[in-house]
Amino acid sequence: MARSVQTSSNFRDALLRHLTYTMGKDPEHAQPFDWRMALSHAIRDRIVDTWVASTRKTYEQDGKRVYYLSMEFLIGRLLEDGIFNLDMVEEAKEALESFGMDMRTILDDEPDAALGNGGLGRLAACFLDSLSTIGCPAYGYGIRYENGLFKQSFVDGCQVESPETWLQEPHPWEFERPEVRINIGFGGDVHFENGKTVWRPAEMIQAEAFDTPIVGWQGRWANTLRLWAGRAVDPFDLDLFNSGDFAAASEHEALARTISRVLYPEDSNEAGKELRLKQEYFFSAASIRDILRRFDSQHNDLKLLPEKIAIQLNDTHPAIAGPELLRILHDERGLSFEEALHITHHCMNYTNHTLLPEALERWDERLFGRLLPRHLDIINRIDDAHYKANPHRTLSARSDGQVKMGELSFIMANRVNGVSALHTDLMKQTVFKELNALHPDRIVNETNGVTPRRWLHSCNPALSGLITETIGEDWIADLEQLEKLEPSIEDQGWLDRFTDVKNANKAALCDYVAGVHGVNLNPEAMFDIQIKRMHEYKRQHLNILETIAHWQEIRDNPTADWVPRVKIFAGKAAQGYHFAKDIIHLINDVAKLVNADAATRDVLQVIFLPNYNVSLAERLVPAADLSEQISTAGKEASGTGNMKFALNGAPTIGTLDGANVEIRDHVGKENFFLFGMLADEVMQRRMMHDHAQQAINADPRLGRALEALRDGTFSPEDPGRYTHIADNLTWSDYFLVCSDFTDYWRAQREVDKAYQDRKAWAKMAALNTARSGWFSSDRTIHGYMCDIWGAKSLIP
Ligand code: NBX
Ligand code: IMP
Repeated sequence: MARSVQTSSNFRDALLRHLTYTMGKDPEHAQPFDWRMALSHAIRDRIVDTWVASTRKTYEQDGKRVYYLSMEFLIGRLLEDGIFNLDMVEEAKEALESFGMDMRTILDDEPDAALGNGGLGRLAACFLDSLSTIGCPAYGYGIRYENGLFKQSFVDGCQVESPETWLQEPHPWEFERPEVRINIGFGGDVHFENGKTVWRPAEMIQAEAFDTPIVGWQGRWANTLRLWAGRAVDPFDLDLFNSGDFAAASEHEALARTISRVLYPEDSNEAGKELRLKQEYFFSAASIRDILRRFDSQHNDLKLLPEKIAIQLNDTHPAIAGPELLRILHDERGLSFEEALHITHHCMNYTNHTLLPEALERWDERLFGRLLPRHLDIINRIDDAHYKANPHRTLSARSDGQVKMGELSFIMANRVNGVSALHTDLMKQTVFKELNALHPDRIVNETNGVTPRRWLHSCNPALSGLITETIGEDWIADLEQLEKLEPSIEDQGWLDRFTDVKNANKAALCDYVAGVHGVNLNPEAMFDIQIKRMHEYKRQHLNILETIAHWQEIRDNPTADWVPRVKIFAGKAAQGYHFAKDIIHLINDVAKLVNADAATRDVLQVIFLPNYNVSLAERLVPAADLSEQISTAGKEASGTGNMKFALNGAPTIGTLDGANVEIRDHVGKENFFLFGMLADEVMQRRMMHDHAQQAINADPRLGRALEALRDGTFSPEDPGRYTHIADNLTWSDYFLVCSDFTDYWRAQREVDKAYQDRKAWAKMAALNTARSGWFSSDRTIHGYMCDIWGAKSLIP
């Protein structure tokens, strides 16, 4: 007790000190922003102590370092994360309260760092957390986007985008490193001089490092996230300035800064744009230089490289790091091409996150050659070497005038991995079929996971508290201990407390939605939630069609014993993805009509919450009763939202896709609402030319719901608004919404039935929590360390 009072008063002093000397404010006049900055600095000080100690230890031990190269890190907020990881919740709260400040208000003042689109970027953030918790010496490398993923709002139900501006106020978590500036070249030509190949770029942009410490659980270790920002090598043209052309004088600076200005908002479609390729090379090349510089500071034999570093390519976006490392080893450091290739190969690994053909990166070789002429030569030589070693096939990273980044990554990499068991199998059978036959040991599976610190302990403190009270707190860093909850689930008293927690979380969400959006949700209803990027393969339109059919059925028979539901959606659509945006519009239009319908509104509400991001997910996940994971089988590589919901006690209604398969195996098939075709049935069904019409003819409910789209029920002011959606589903329906509709309807009615027995439902929900321990990203990272990197923890 005495110790805690002591530290707590120390922390209060630290807070006041930062408010005074960092922010220059008097407590009486400080704004929430000032308190947030003061608190962030006070917490950051503690993190820095760990960070410095971890860096020292990394140098001393000189073990293998892991480098995670990713175009995206979808981190969200850092203050709450830091407070929880340092186990300082009570101290921070008390210190703030002693000044009359409410901690929640302060935490909610922080903008999200939205430097990612969705699953791929959030996975990278969970991995950083796990790497630090485990104590694996690791660095995240990415881009410091000035504008993260756009903000979404609705005007008359339509998505409107506006720029995200997280860096417009001071960001307390980063350290600028002006001493780490690296010039990155583009364009120009390649010469052969004195027996050496020399690339003379035509343009140079400088990469400047910004470091963010990433602290693990209980502050035992902290790694570095290093993000690169673009600057002009020569920011100011003095001649132009002196001649009076002030705008032109600073043009360099503006051009260089565009490289890290904005995150491309496409999460499943390749932009194919020159600026995108420049971004990829910019951060990959800067990272490779930095990695080699660090290696050189401790070693002088490049042959040791594979023993000392492991590079993970998060999808193909950083794939150019391979040819870049090879180029430096060969052109600049004088190794033979074969030796350089051998070393590069043993350092590089590649994670694939999607099989969707439109998401696979391919570059026009003229564009590629214009920007990176030497790399194009090197890719040709990599291809030749691969062909020489495997003469029976013609598998190439270059064909049809394109550079194919998937094939290039596969050929370069020592290990290639998929992100769920099903996805890894499908990789072997489809996109990498021939390459897998040549290199049967190269592909491995590492099923995704999520960090239990953010996705249970901090976002759901009430459930975390109940769990800790029941089984102790070791589960936070060893999530499979959740299975120790199972005996308690047999105890009705415990189960009631579990249900109380869920109800309190739902009530808190209701307060938030009422306060921010002015909509009153029924807290007694089942909260049925689908939150993720908008995409046809994720089938938000299957969900809303079933909702429409359900609404029609309730209207037919309003006095029946309906199970009340609130249907909650959230997710952004890429700006240019018109069909996805129309689905958002449709859901908003359905919500408008249904929520106003006196005959149904007590048992059915629909809401689309704007601007889905990590913080909103942290509010929604703990309040969910039902998790919608309804992608067309074979299309969702893994999913990680599915894991967050299961962990927080929301059973899934879902297809056998991605990690749903493994979730169902773990939680038990009786605790998972399965529906829909399997991946191979999907492929078969698609061969039938009239699959959609057959499904529509066989199910009058589906026909009637589609009719409501056609007759303007939801858009009387513009009756033709949704005809094209109905037409698409009737005549093409690539994602098989119609073919899966009837079985989805059946599964939803099973859900209704199950939810009516609240005791049985609570048990099912609690079993989802108790059996989801395997889906910790700690387990995933242990898998990478052991199967791919050969890296070790430095925490004793
Ligand atoms: O990666 C996602 C998959 O769709 C999920 O199933 C999976 O759980 C997650 C993590 O493995 N893929 C994804 O998010 N892709 C992208 O974000 C992406 C971003 C830019 C781009 C292509 C894909 N050009
Ligand atoms: P980097 O690894 O060179 O990027 O440096 C990261 C941090 O580690 C910087 O603060 C360096 O000053 C520090 N650092 C560099 N070399 C050593 C070392 O040999 N032991 C401990 N820290 C080091």
